[in-house]
Amino acid sequence: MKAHDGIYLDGAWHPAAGQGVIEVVNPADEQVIGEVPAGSAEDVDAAVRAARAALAAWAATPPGERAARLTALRDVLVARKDEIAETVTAELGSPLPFSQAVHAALPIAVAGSYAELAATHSFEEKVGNSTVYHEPIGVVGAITPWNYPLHQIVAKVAPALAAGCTVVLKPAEDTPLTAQLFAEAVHEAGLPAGVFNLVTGLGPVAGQALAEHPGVDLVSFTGSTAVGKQIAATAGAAIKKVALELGGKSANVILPSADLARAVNVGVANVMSNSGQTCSAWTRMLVHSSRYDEAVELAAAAAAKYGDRIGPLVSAKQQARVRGYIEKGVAEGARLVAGGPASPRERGWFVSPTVFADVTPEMTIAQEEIFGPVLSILRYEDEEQALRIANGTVYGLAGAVWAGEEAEAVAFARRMDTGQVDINGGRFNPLAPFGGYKQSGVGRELGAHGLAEYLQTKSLQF
Ligand code: TXE
Repeated sequence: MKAHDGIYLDGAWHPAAGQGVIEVVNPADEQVIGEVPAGSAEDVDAAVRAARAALAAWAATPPGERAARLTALRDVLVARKDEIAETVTAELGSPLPFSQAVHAALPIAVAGSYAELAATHSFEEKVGNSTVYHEPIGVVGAITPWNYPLHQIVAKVAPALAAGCTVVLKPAEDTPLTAQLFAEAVHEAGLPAGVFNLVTGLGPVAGQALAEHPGVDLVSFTGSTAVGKQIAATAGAAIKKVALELGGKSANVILPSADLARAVNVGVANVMSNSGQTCSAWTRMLVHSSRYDEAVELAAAAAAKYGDRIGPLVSAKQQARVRGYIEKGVAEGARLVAGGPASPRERGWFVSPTVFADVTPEMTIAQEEIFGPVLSILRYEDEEQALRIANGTVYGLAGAVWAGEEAEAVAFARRMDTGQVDINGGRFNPLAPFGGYKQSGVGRELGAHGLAEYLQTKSLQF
């Protein structure tokens, strides 16, 4: 795989000050496919300076022109979509058709939506005798995870650029090649030098240096709750703004009136998608006791059908973590009805699609984010109990409700402590705000709400 041996700053690739390298490994066969620099605090500092130097001119660029650059960026992503899909498959391990349909297509849709929003958003409004200006926050430090390598980058960089901010990106160490490809696309799209900068590196080194840098005005982070808390504490002490998209333990609530087979099958597909490495995955299925056994049977059959079709997990670390949770589920008394902790293959970090029945709300597998292809099915006796279970974790990122009548599902969804709910299946909408209640995060991504994260308001009184 093609890899740059430098960091991208001020519009060009430069040798990194940091001496180390990060090896990139294909999770499907454990082969090393490339290496990238492990950037240091010095590299981060150089990138932040470049972003700062470019800020005034980019912030003053008319939104229509920023929109034109974002359209150009989207067009480059479209032209290189096959290369994007192949790169994600090589470093994340996802099957190529999934990489094409999701890992390449989703960020293209999001980049396109921000090209449009940059052109149409009101960056100025009249409120009584005042004019309110929505101005860019400044230099953005973006720290992204590996689970949707390009989507996570575009969901931060596109709105930041649309808002008139400049960016330093520190992508996940597991998937830096996709980030380098994105930097090439930015370059090809003709964005001014310094508007976007990329420092590959380790979280506790480059990531932490970026989060702590006094020249960064907003840290936008997606990743684990543990690191999110650390970033929030550091930023809080410096009164620096943060946007955090953290973990989830979303509930898929199947009400008695629902089309059970459809709800279960779509629910299982949702959990297994991307090998379960999705923060919004519906990892807890809640089923009324009258239909519980039927649902368990359907879910076990649906999971068994996946067999070889799901990709590996991203790393040996994640595989060990997920297998540890499966073992814990068994130890705490849940009933394994599909999959299990054994590795299905000799090479590659695979975990079998796994389904647990007889899961109770206090079990570890019903409370903590597993981040693998593991579904827990819980039983409820009435709607109030279903609601208590659905709301009974520290998270609140997403969820689903199924019912015979849409209105019944909507009424239930309105009582859920969570940021996004799919009604009878739902359909992805790149303009809908995405983000967490409770410990799932702070702020929203996507659409106009995502843009607003990168803006601050100034009012002039007349
Ligand atoms: O996350 P980390 P990991 C959850 C999921 C997963 C777990 C661990 O449950 O099993 O987190 O994954 C950077 N200062 N999610 O270990 O470490 C790191 O380099 C600054 C949910 O991969 O949080 C990477 O770029 N940055 C999730 C990014 O943080 C630091 C997606 C995420 O890595 C840092 C991924 C530090 N001290 C994992 N330490 C979601 N919400 O979608 C690490 N990083």
